[in-house]
Amino acid sequence: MSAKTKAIRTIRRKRKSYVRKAFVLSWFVCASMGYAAAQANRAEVSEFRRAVCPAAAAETIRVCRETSLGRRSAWLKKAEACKPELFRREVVPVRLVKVVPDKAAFQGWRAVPNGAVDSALRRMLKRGDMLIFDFGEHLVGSVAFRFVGFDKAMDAPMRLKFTFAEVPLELAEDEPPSADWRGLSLAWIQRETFTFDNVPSEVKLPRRYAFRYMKVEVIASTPGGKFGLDDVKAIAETSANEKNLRPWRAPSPEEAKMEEIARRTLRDCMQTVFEDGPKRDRRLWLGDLRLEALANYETYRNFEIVKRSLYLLAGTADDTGLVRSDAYERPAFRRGGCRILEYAAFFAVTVLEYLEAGGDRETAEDLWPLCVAQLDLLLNTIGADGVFRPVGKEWWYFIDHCPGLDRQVAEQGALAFGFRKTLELGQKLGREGDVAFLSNVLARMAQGTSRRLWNEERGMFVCEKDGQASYLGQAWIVLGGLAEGEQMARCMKTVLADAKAVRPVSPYGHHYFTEALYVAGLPREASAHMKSYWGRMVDLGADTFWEVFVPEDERASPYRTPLLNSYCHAWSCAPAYFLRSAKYAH
Ligand code: RAM
Repeated sequence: MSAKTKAIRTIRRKRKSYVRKAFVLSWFVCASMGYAAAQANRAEVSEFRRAVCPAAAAETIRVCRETSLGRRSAWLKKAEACKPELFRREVVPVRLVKVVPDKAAFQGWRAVPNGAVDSALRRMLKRGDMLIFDFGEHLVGSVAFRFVGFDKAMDAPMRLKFTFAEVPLELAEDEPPSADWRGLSLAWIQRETFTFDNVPSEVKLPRRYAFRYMKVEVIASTPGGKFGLDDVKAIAETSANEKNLRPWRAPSPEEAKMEEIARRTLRDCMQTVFEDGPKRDRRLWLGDLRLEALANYETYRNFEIVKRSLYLLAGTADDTGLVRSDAYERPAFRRGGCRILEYAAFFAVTVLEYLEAGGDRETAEDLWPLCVAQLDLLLNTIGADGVFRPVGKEWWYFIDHCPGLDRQVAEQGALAFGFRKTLELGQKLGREGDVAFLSNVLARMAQGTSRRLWNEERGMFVCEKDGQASYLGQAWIVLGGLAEGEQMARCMKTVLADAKAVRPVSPYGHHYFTEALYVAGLPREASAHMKSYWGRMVDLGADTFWEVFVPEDERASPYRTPLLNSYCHAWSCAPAYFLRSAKYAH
């Protein structure tokens, strides 16, 4: 090695080491600044607590938490007792398809007809063969078929690969090399390889899938034998009972279509609890539950599933009394690991709406102490001036999957929304005395909002740190009742016209934006917004509404690959609610 090369290498090495040191140092500075800010916020919070939550109220909260902790196992028993029945039906594929690239199609892939199903059945299959069955609609359930033999018996097993797809992209693209998928397992991608020994035989695949398409590839077989497929069918399941579907007359074919897709989305997520997505995560999430329950009251009116979902969350509350954001049913009831701040605030909201929709006062009374217990934790994020500021890493401030969203304004509104509804629930149950102090909390929050977050010049509510304005910031302030009079319509209209404002990326976020437009007295804008957002998915051929949809970037994914997105996600069923509900006259 020449001296010159050596010198260059030493310089490079040194440079690398400086960069590394600078990185570590800046990380340390940022982390300590974040820590210091969180500590400062915590100190402010205690001041707020002292001011708004008198000793008697603090004692009520403590008693409610103790009561709740003691009721958890009884609540889980109640969850088990109201497990809804699943309705099953057989569905056969309607055609064979192939997937072709097409720039005009959703995510660049289109499924086009490729022959009649019959042409694939009772046909001899060999290594390398590939078939894609199209069941004509999105389904959740299992798959069964029969292996048939021919004149030459098999002398070896066959190995088949199955791919289940909600959208054509899942049939066309390979799995990404495993890396960091934000903690998500690539096993959510519905692909299986099975080895089969017997021909003829009846087969039922062991797992449940969410799909419209099923691809079958023959990976290995033998020239020393013949086999084929017959009687391919899906056994679809849901706890939505079509016989209970509320009649509804659509004002137009466009709305009829949108409502049908929304209702199918809901139907396929209605299992033994409300699942968020039957492909992924296949479990109960509190934020999703609220929106599913609202659409359910207008459609299938299955009250058992709401009750079970509420009791499952209640029974798996953690030892601090927090209702976790998610919960599992299988293999046994279990709490999930997520602590989304605003989801905890939505527990009381969901109980209130359940009471209003079905009149089950006994359940609402039973769960009331847990609604009160949430306040203890939620109030710990509000400063002395009545403004929410992040207090540390123990919470997940979600609001939506938007990258770059400063969540301050939206959290402020979402918390106020939860407090307001808790107060309302207390009034309905004759327990307003337990939470009377919330009026004071809300008054302070309204004052804090107008002093610290309202920007008169811009006509919007903006975050303190960076002046960021977002769709969901305005929406949540309106829904939380923190905007005064004309401010409501003004901020909503302004944000709609602001190209730089951060937009929601999921139908969940768009649901709340649409709702806020209605609340702000802008029904025409609300209806137009819903039609342009969900309508775009309809135009792109959605069978069910997707977990995430950014019209300008169809491959957008919070998980770094659209293969992990769920394409039947219950928090997207808004049109079934907005179009049918008497609250939103059309
Ligand atoms: C995702 C899922 C789920 C949602 C959470 C916050 O994992 O989409 O539906 O509630 O995020």
